[in-house]
Amino acid sequence: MTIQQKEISGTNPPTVVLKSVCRSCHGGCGVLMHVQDGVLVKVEGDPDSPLNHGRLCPIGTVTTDLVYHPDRLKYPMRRLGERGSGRWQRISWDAALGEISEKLLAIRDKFGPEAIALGTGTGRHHIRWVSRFGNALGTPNWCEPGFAQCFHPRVNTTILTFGDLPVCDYTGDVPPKCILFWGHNPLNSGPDGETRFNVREALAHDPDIIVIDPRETELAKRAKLWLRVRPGADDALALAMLNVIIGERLYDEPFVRAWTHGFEALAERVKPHTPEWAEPITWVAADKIRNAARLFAKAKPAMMEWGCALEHTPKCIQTIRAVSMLPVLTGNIDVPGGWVFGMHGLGRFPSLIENLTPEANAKRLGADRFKLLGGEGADLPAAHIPTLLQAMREGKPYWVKAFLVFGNNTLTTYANSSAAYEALMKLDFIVCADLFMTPTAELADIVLPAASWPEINQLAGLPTIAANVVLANQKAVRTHECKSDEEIFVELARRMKLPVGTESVEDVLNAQLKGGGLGVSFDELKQKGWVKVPFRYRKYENGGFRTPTGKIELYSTRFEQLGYAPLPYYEEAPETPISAPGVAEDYPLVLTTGGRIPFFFNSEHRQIEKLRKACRDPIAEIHPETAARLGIAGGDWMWIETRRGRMRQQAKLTAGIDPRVVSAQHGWWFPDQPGPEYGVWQSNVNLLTDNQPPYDPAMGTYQLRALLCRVAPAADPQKNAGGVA
Ligand SMILES: Nc1nc2c(c(=O)[nH]1)N[C@H]1C(S)=C(S)[C@@H](COP(=O)(O)OP(=O)(O)OC[C@H]3O[C@@H](n4cnc5c(=O)[nH]c(N)nc54)[C@H](O)[C@@H]3O)O[C@H]1N2
Ligand SMILES: Nc1nc2c(c(=O)[nH]1)N[C@H]1C(S)=C(S)[C@@H](COP(=O)(O)OP(=O)(O)OC[C@H]3O[C@@H](n4cnc5c(=O)[nH]c(N)nc54)[C@H](O)[C@@H]3O)O[C@H]1N2
Ligand code: SF4
Ligand SMILES: [Mo]
Repeated sequence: MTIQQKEISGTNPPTVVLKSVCRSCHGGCGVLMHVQDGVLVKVEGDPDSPLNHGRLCPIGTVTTDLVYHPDRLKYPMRRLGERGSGRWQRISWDAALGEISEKLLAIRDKFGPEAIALGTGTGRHHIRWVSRFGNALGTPNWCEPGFAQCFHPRVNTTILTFGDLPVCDYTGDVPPKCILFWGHNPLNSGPDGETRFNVREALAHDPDIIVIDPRETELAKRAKLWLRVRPGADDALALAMLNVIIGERLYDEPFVRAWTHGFEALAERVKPHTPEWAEPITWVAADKIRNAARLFAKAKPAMMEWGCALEHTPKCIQTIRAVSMLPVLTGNIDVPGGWVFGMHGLGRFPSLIENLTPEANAKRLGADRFKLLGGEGADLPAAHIPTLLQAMREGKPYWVKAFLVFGNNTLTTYANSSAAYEALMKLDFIVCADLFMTPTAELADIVLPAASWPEINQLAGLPTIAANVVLANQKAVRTHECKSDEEIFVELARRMKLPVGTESVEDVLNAQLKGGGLGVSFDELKQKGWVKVPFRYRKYENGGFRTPTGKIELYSTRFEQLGYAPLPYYEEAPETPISAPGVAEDYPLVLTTGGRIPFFFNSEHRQIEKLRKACRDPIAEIHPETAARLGIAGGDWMWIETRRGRMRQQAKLTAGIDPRVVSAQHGWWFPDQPGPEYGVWQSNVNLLTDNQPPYDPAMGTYQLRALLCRVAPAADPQKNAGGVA
């Protein structure tokens, strides 16, 4: 039965149930929102949704706590006093928009539109609206900490070499016989738009599981093979697995012959990369590498779930290239239960990129060097964050004077938080739109109260990019004076009298739906909740792959043309025991960061007591032997220190991690501690990460994982705030 927008009779006041889609993570769980008298009283999973079949994760479950949290930003505010004074004055929307418009126009006149940068966060409902507003304003400088570091390296690489982004086939009729989880823990994180529930359903069919992860996750415990890789050594591991598949002729010969380009060159490239070669680099036994390659190659169909762990070192693109070839060589492309291309049910978003002149485009910071991030190799070109911070700090290659942050807590999620802070402090003008006051918003001149997902109208196409299911995110309620980010952009564009970007939000949504050819308007989609696009497999048989050779390019002609290596290769990350043995003498442990937990989304949700109950304090995993040697017991606070800085988290002892590795959580600040800092310098893992070169040559990726660190006992920060160990 489909519950549509309807009234439940007998409740007083009457309850209206609206279909929508949860947007608290990249996933798109279908939801039913119960509204009584203008109040969102309950949000439950939609039993009909193909993405979650009625279930919600811990974050989705507390949606009403989020919407009605007393700490929500309620109205626009102007800062009083110095940047970071922590003193704020309520102002009207009219005053806020007027002031922002005036300041931006003045900066644009004096320094050029490129002096205004825009920032946002990962995969939010309004992400494309941020670049759209930038394009309308004439600035190419918008950025997102996930662009060079997360998902888009996979998107841009596969678009160039496969013609499209492959995703796992969960909504078809054939379950996979094998799933390879590589640097990805989707039971906690939810893959990019396929939900964790789809993964669980596939696991219920008992496929062979291979996990490549430095930590013993729930999946690793269930796996037939768990390869406890050294953080950052994934490229060596992938090359060795390719060596086995090619050397033992385990590949799908007809598919490889008919549909790939450059097989001979790849075979030649991987020849020296035997499992024995890889063993000392990866810390995985040669036999285990061989067995993993054999298992993956022989099971049909097989799929690969890959994650951002592959994208958190400066050798990200070539690692992705190597890893992406496993499902190709084994013939698991666009087949039921394999790695499939999407139906793209959501039309092209009107990005207004045509409003940017070629000269303006050429000014995008970092685009000249990192063409897969900001230039012609990018699907959605974005600015390079370290280059942008340099422009804010030093005016090189030109000054960036204003930063409009729509949904990012810069001080917690950019690498090297101290460098990010220093750059923000140099700016003339900062605007921050967020759901809550954050340590970053405290640095703004004006803060704007953004509406949360149950308060907005928007479209979602899931999985992300593939858009096999198109869903309406519909507005159920509105709190205080909040506005959606989309509405703010439209109002600002009108206020600033920009030539484009002034249509209403609904007009844009309808135009996008029209482009997708589903034959529904936004109002109709709200009634239905979602539409599943009829699926076809082996789409390449009709016209080939959308690459220059019409084949999947193992040897990439596009990479070659752009000046990047056409074949994957091994390269050590800049700060590892192998590449920097001198540093390792002082910092002997390998640090990885950011492994997701189900209770928080990046730096969010620390205000929500039901979630904090499940994870009160920041936790870092360490091996019991290492901890004992350092005099650290389970639950103790410990300093974790790199060449950039130190911070403290609580020790969780686990034998499931290599004694040479430490894994720390990311995103920590403490809304319960006093502002304006809210403890952001206490347990913030990005005090340890690096935003300095080298960067990935094609994507500009910096270093969030596979760093060298040392660990020492620390005092409880609550008992000894700001003190030393
Ligand atoms: N609940 C929740 N969901 C989220 C998020 C969240 O914060 N909370 N964040 C969202 C975002 S922005 C993203 S990008 C995705 C990320 O989701 P995932 O891609 O699943 O990323 P992580 O959980 O950070 O890391 C995945 C696994 O990689 C392992 N790992 C660490 N270093 C390495 C390494 O060098 N090599 C290999 N092979 N493995 C390594 C970690 O131990 C971890 O188990 O999740 C999204 N969903
Ligand atoms: N060390 C380390 N650093 C990492 C990672 C890691 O694994 N390790 N992961 C990286 C990755 S993969 C990513 S994608 C980034 C994520 O970085 P971001 O996605 O930028 O995440 P946050 O910094 O948490 O910023 C999100 C902010 O948006 C606000 N917000 C939520 N919804 C809305 C909305 O609808 N409108 C507005 N205006 N605001 C909203 C939240 O309250 C929060 O303050 O972090 C990266 N940083
Ligand atoms: S998995 Fe994501 S979309 Fe689903 S309920 Fe949780 S936060 Fe919402
Ligand atoms: Mo991400």
